[in-house]
Amino acid sequence: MRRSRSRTRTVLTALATLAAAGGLGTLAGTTPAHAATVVVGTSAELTSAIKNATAGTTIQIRGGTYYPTATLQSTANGTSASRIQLQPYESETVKIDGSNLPDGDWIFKLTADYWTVSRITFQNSPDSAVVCQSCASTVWDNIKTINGGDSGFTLTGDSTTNNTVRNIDSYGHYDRANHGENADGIAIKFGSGSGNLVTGARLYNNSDDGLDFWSFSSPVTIEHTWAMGNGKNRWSDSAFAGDGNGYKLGGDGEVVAHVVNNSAAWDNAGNGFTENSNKGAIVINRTTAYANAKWGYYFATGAARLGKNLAVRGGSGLVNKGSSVVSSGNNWDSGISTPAFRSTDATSTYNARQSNGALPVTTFLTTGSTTIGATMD
Ligand SMILES: [Ca+2]
Ligand SMILES: [Ca+2]
Repeated sequence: MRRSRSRTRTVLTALATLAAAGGLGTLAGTTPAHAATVVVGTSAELTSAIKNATAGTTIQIRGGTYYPTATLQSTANGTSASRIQLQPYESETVKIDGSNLPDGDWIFKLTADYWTVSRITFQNSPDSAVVCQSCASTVWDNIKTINGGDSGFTLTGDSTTNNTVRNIDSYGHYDRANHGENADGIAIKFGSGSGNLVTGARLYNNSDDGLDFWSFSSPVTIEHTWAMGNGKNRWSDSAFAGDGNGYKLGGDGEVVAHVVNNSAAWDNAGNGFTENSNKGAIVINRTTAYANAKWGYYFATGAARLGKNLAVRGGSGLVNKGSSVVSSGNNWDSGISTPAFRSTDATSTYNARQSNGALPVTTFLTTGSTTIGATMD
């Protein structure tokens, strides 16, 4: 076990004030049975705290880099009133590094409901970094998944409902064994369940797609998200097989009306936005596709609703839309002009996030238009 912090801490357990608060205890059924805050400072303590968490547990991790030797995991549910929380101690910086995991292992796996995971970096996983299987009502707030051996963040399985992924950075993922065919920034694949939201994501430089909804049969909503630089062979792989779509919105025969609002895709090796054979009424509004190697928008076979989108410099073209697509107010529609970008220098899009976790301020691909394209915030 390696750690940047030298001192060892024992697990500190304290009953949360909520449990002791006068009055609450008199309300039958509302007192959390195990409300507690656990502060951890070693990988062993972290592993144990996650394994033993119950509704109402808050796990606070001291600053440093942790190298677990087995997947951190839990099947314990929180409740709406007593969530299970995993977060750094105060404002400290916490990285969980998969370098000491066996080949094929994930860093963190939940099969659980009502967890909130905040401000933690999951890096160098041998396989997927974070996987939430059949999770409900989880919140992922300002986490980072970086440089793993498969997709960075995954929601999968049936009964995947009402999960929120807010302000994630997911980049640098590459599945070497498959020559980059599978590693996406966010994968919401092989499952079902309503109410799932991705907002404020940056998904970039992954070997396969920025975001992939392969074989997920319920609508997912995406907003305020950027996908860029995916699908490029950054690993000198002579048999490289990454696809490089910014937003891959279907696959495997599912017909599902995903929703994408106010998001952007640029400099991807594939299409900016694609139905990927999903014939559902996918809704895409106020998005921008810029300088993707294939189509800005590829919706050749389905019934997408494309409104007020802005496409510039698609390698194959701006839009490929079939006869069932409803297209209105986009810059490829007749009578709609193409506003000028204030900037095409993407440097600032990689800056640190704002203090509230939002995407960095940029003029890149902004136009000032109130009627077309992403606002880039
Ligand atoms: Ca692929
Ligand atoms: Ca993919």
